[in-house]
Amino acid sequence: MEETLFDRIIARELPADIVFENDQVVAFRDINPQAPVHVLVVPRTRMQSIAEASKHSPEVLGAFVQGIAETAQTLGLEENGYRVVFNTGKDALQTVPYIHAHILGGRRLAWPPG
Ligand code: DGP
Repeated sequence: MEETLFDRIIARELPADIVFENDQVVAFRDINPQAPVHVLVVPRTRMQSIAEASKHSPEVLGAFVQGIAETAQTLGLEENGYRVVFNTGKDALQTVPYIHAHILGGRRLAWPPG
């Protein structure tokens, strides 16, 4: 897999507004926010998309999910709620081939998404 933008953010080779990190994940604000709070959470273990999740251990995947929840808590989103989105592949308009969870919150979100 070729190096992506998010590999470079994790390696601190590119700047990003990091809001949470631990041994397993890094979370940073999206450069093109679609809600008052829009953060991307990436696991330090590289995978292209959620379609590859079955190749990874429950420990890695569980830590990723915990990292998403801890990021949302850090951002103060627990009380009013938030949405977690994984764009996967071309029909979903995934543009960066490194798995990332979008956390969207800070306003009432519409459903269904477009
Ligand atoms: P997706 O369409 O799911 O692949 O979303 C990729 C997101 O990444 C998109 O919402 C914009 C964001 N993004 C793209 N380039 C950068 C960047 O250089 N820095 C940050 N913080 N976000 C970026």
